[in-house]
Amino acid sequence: AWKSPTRSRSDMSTASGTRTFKVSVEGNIASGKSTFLDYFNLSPDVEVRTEPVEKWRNLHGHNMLALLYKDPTRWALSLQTYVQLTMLQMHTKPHERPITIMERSIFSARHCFVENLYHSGKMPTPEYIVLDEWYQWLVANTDVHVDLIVYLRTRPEVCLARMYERDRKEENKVPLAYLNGLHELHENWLVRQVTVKPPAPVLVLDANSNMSDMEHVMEEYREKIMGRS
Ligand code: DCP
Repeated sequence: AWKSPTRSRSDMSTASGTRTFKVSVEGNIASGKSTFLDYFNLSPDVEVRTEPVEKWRNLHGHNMLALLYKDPTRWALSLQTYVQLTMLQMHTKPHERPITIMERSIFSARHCFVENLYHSGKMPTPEYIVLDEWYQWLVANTDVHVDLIVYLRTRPEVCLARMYERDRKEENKVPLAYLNGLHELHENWLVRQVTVKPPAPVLVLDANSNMSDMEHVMEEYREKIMGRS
């Protein structure tokens, strides 16, 4: 389903005068973003920018992601402040190829992850406001635009199974309730569109199937995702 276009193709010029098409791939934890990005990474026209999770796991020797899951109330603000910085860096890095596909965005960090931490009582209101003030300023004063959002829509139970299967040590105690909360926020934002308006048209893909089925889906939508149809 295509939703609410906000930006025309003619807006896509960059400082260097060339055009680029920027896509963000959104979805719950372990929804299959990496597989999706691996597929497009094979195309010579596409630059893939993966989520800077390795930076979050090693900030001058500190594992911020592990701290978040160990004691969210204490560390949510620190991690999400750093996530916001690394997302900003990912958005604003000069593009190298005509199409840039990014894993998540500054938008989902704010509207899904920060929102989830706040609404589940893990982030006090003053901290939430500080992050939001930063977010609002960055969106208004820097170029973080995207031209298309691809939403990998996955049932939280499927994500939970994939998360346990991949066995990332920081995530071994993440409960289904946390994934449910993130799922509802993605749905409200990208499908129901009842919270904030998405910053670009949204392509919703069913990502519950196994990887070979996903390959067919990606093949089918390939041209659309690369901004060519
Ligand atoms: N995370 C967070 N806050 C954000 C973004 C991410 O706390 N604003 C956390 C959630 C995960 C970890 O960072 O524990 C990495 O995110 P994903 O699991 O979504 O990234 P993957 O690369 O593992 O995704 P996928 O399995 O879809 O490929």
